[in-house]
Amino acid sequence: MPQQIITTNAIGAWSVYATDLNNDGDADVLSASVGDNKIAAYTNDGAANFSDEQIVIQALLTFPGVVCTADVDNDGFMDMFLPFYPNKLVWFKNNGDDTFNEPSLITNKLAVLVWFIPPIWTMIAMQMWCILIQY
Ligand SMILES: [Ca+2]
Ligand SMILES: [Ca+2]
Repeated sequence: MPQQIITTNAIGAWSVYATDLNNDGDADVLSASVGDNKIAAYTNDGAANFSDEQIVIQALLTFPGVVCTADVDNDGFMDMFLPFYPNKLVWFKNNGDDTFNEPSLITNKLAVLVWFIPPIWTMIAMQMWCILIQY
C-alpha cells in the first residue's frame, strides 16, 4: 500500500499518537511537533482519509515532544495528556466534537525531571509514563 500523507504541516513531528477521538470507530491521529510547537488532530473519515489539521494548541508550547491520551473524566471520549516543558503536566478535555478544552494542570512538579536529566530523556520518561497510564 503506498504511503498516504496526512500532513506536511507538522514541522519536526516528534510524537504521533493514534486513537479514536470522536468515537466513530475509526482511529484518528494526534501529532506533537517540536519545529512549530504545535499539537494537532486529524480525524479519519473511515476510508483512511484524514481531515486538515485541527490545531489543539500552539502558542503556549515549548518543545512538545510527547502527546498521549486516556479518558480522564470517564465520559467515553479520550482526553489528551501533554507535558509542558519544562515543568508542567496538563490534560485537555476532549469534547467529542473535534474540539478540546483549555489545558487543566495536573502537576507543576516535573522540574525535577528536567533539571537532572537532558530533555531527550525527559521526553522518553514522559513517553513511558504515557504508555503506563494506558493500563
Ligand atoms: Ca474517529
Ligand atoms: Ca474524557
